[in-house]
Amino acid sequence: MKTFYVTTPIYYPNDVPHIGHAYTTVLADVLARWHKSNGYDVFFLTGTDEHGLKLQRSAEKAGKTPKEFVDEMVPIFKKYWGLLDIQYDRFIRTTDPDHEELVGRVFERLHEKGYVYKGKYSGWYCVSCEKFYSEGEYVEKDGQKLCPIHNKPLEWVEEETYFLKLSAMQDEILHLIEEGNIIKPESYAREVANRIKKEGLRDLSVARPKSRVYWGVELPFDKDFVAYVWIDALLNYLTGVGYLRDNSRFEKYWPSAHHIIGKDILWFHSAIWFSVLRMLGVAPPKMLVVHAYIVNRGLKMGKSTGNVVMIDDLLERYGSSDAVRYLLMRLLNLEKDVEFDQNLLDSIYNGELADTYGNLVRRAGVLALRRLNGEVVKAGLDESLASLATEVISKTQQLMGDLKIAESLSLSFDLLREANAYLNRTQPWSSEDPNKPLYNVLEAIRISTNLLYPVMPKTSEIVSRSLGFEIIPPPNLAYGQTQLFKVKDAPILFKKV
Ligand code: ME8
Repeated sequence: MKTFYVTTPIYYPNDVPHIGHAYTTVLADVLARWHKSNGYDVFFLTGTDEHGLKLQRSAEKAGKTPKEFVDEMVPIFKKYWGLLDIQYDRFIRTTDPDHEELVGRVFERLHEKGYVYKGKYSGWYCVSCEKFYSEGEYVEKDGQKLCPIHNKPLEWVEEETYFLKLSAMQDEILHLIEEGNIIKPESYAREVANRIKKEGLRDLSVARPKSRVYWGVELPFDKDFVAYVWIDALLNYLTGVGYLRDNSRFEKYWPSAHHIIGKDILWFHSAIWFSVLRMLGVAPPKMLVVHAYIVNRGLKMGKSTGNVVMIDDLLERYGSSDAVRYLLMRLLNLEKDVEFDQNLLDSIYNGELADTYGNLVRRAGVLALRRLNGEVVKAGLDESLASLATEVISKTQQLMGDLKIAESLSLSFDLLREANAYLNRTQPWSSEDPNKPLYNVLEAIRISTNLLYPVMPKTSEIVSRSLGFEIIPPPNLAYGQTQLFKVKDAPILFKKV
């Protein structure tokens, strides 16, 4: 059986997730569901990144131990993913015992292989990013050095550390990034390659002295240090599929690994992560899918910028997880930042979900019940709907395979709009023989509903139950294959805002 291993970043549980986190997580869930319905054996991993100075400080501020603090935050993440119908297979926490053990073992290996060496480090650190910034990267303002992302003062750090010999990997990793066809869209691969060419791949400080950061995984070869939170975090992708623990599981899933991330963490997930994997003798992931930001008033949506839209806000406004999932995927753009615009979302919601999809389902249901007692049998196919549907099915397969989710959604809606126009033309409410037009409208609804399933699973279930058809795998989907619709109900799917 073909496998599909998909991951989201593991988020920092220092705060509750917002719609930026939902953007990535819904995308991963849609890909997981799509592959599942296409017959893949899917493993979907998400979770939380719980160690490091940022968490340590958030906990201190809240008057809690880091463990108490993260233990309280994790259920909140799970609650939101539940509310958005995210069907993950494991929620990994970097404090999980199997993960902490793996981090220790990996550091041991890297140390034994000579990739980790002791040294002294000094530099400007951003606690919110959990990373050092070098000259040229930070912003200088009023004599202060600020993080270019968080706009907060950087902290001067001077301490003993362990370095990871990334410099030894430079040529191989550059080649991999340029030729490996791993990073999608390709513009991001070029960005990383250019940075490596410009700056080189420098050795990375991968440990913090316990005297400063106590909240982390102890290095097995030096108990005075903890692992740098980013290396700890990246390794979750290996823990999740049983690396060094369950070889057959690891070999089954790892070759199909798809990491879904925002562009903020591209460097870590490419230059650094590919290097670590290479040092361990593990193949790179199959694909790194990078998306751009949701911005609000021109700035990346984020807690520290103070411009976040909460998941609750959207759930309340649009009334269902499916509507929120749809809107996020409808906006999805891997290459360009998208501005959060409530008016635009309202008009997409009203125009597409309520007026086009919801209204068609409602009208078709009512007509089938009133005019045909809910039994619509196979009758002559409308040629133009049939050919459009056939095209929509095959193009959707192709687009989903190319990660063009927003484009594929618009195809299903082309079919729904055509079916609406056809319904208005054929007027089954007054025609002598309402069966043929209703059959074709229901068939078009069925095809679209099937194709929309990964994005709107609950709606698909409601529609399929109400109109009396089954959700089937997309490869088996064909216009005209229904013999009988047993319509039971004419649901109102989306109430206008
Ligand atoms: O970086 N637009 O965690 P994090 C789009 N723990 N996506 C957004 C977004 C926005 N405005 N805001 C957040 C970390 N995201 C590390 C990851 S992985 C080994 C460790 C999404 O909580 C996007 O996926 O800061 C981004 O990459 C991620 O949240 C950052 O989450």
